Amino acid sequence: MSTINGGHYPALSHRGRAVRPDGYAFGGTPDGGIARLTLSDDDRRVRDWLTAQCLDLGMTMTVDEVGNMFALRPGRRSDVLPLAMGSHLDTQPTGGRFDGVLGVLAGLEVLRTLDAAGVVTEAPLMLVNWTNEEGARFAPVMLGSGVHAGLFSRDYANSRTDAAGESFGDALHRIGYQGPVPSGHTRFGAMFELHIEQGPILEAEGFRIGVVTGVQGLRWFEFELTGVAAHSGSTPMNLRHDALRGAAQVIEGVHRIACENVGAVGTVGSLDVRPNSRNVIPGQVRASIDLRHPEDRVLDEMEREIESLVAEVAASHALGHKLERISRTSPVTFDPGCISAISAGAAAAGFATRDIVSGAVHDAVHAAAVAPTGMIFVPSQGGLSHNPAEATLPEDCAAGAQVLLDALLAYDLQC
Ligand code: HGY
Ligand code: MN
Ligand code: MN
Repeated sequence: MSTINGGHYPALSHRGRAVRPDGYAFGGTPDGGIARLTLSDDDRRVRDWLTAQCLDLGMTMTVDEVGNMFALRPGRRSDVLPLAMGSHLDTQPTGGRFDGVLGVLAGLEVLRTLDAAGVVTEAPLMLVNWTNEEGARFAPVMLGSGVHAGLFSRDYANSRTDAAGESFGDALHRIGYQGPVPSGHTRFGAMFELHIEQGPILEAEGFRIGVVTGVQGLRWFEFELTGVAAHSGSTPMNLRHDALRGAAQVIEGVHRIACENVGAVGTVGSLDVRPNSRNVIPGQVRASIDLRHPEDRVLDEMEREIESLVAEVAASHALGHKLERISRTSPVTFDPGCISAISAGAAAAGFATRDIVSGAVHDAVHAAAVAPTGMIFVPSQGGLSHNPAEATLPEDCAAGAQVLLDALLAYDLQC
């Protein structure tokens, strides 16, 4: 059985120039994190780097119409669909060096290891980089894999705009990754995604490997409250229509609704105050709402409570209001065949495992709609993620890559 780089965390190199394993050269920040927003110049550079790595391995690279990248390694058989590994290379604006990156780089290390060992699998192998998993620059989250799975149209994706007003389509074209292949045309027979847990469970319980049985449901909303921008010094308190005061009550209400529904989480993560001037009463606020829970019926109930909350707050402050749901993914249960291949892979590599449901969403959610899919988790130190201090031990990264390799080989035997 091939081992990942002698069991040590793979120090990836590109034609002799060592590149830090996290692609740190592309958007690395002084605090040790990464700021590599989707479709930025740093995203283009890391995509170019990944393409060079894959071509160096004799693979072919296909890019689809929303920039999803699919590198292909031939297998003995050409009559079966490829077995895929993958994740995402875009990050949060103040992201960490492991979220998404680990899954792509570990896949690359698996391919290098097989290449070095001269192992040819029955099925072809595929390495995937999904566009805009984070949804940080262009909402919604998991946009590229969502187009691939038919959840969103290409035109919807291209129409999404960032805070500066640039469209997804223009940014994709500008970095040169608006590929010729229609989304969804590049198919795979199974997908395995290695990812950091982004939560505290594996570390707290002392497990190096998590077998992800599923992912909780997610709903994203945008709400807008419109009052009257007015002078902060000369407008009496009883004559104000302060949009930010209303938003403050919605923010507190989202927290309360999440706490009242056991197992739920709720967050207002972005807030746009206009005109955002010290001596003007805020006339308008736009903000996000992120709700998650393992059951759709609870999310339905929470969505009703959010609708009432926004309407009641607006009425009490005499504000205009809008509430729009911009994304909805139902809870997902992963494929039993992939789960057992991952468990077999972990056993082959000698790691105890713990079943776990993912709190974060992943491109595997959309991959699961089109092919048998499974995920492998490794611990996040302190359970921290979406933060420059995000960290996973090198030996845990190597363990995850080893299980990814062994799971793939176990699944390949079934071909
Ligand atoms: O939002 C999420 O769960 C993912 O990290 N983008
Ligand atoms: Mn991720
Ligand atoms: Mn993330």
